[in-house]
Amino acid sequence: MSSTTLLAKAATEKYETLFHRHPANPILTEKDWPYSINSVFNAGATLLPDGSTLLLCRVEDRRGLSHLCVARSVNGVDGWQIDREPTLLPNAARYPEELWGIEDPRITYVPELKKYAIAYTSYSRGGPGVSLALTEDFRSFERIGVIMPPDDKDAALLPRRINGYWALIHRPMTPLGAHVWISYSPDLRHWGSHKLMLEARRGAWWDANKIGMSPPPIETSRGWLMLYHGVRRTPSSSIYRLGLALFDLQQPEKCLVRGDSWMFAPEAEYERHGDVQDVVFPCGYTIASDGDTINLYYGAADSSIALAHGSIRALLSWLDANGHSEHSNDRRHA
Ligand code: BMA
Repeated sequence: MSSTTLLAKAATEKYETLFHRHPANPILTEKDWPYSINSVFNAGATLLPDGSTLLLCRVEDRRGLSHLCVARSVNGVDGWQIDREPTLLPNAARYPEELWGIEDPRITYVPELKKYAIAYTSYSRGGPGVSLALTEDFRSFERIGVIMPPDDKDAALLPRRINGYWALIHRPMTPLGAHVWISYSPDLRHWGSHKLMLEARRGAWWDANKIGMSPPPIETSRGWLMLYHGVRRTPSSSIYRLGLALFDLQQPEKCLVRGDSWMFAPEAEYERHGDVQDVVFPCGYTIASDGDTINLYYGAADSSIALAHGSIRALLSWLDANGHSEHSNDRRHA
């Protein structure tokens, strides 16, 4: 779409609502926890074989350090059964990279391994890095250790090999900006073939300078659909908002289309105010049995967990109407 058409469109139409907040929000807060915590937010999510929902929540204690704790629910909204104790604690004695806690897990079910892969941030003395663990039951965990050294985070494994190699999306920080990269591995331990996947824009854009993948990408017939966060720095704080991009199924580093505007942003009181104001930060979703409805679980203001519903079909048509190819003239002139 040309810039002129876009401007004309923006002038005549109201922004479409793609994600609808659940009226029970926030669905999980520190008050729900069976032990003393400061806050709970940024949860990975998956459906279990019995159809129930599992959230792997980031829980922060009053030292400021995070660990992970499982909450299970039959309907994914309420009646959460929360582990009585932390499910996965940092273990700095064996894994020094976990010295200052473990954060922001993204869960991918990997049919070939019949295991869930959890990519999480391990906060080491050298900064945040990406660690990987495997589990079959969310009770015992096989830690693979650091797979991307600091400063790197916002990672998820793709559910299957691409051309014979495992693929990991992640967000290294560089002096030139924080962009989304993809790397490949024959064995989940040794990573290479690093490729830039999505670049932060520059200047006044909502997603200038710092972006990161939010939940693991959603596999659709048209490509990998990625919800990503853009961080807008303002004189008083930062605003975490969400945008959309679609990537080639066989060559995921190839961006097919990227939305121009953000499509979900902090608006509700529990998103605007909390330990960190103006943050919506999803790390997981489940897909309903209709194959289209997305239940998006997101951290709100680094203080609670909230839920919003969207539709894969609606996201794709929004991208058609509000996005452009990364290689089009629009992009080069942006
Ligand atoms: C990011 C991550 C998230 C956090 C967000 C807002 O850099 O560390 O865990 O929710 O900042 O504080």
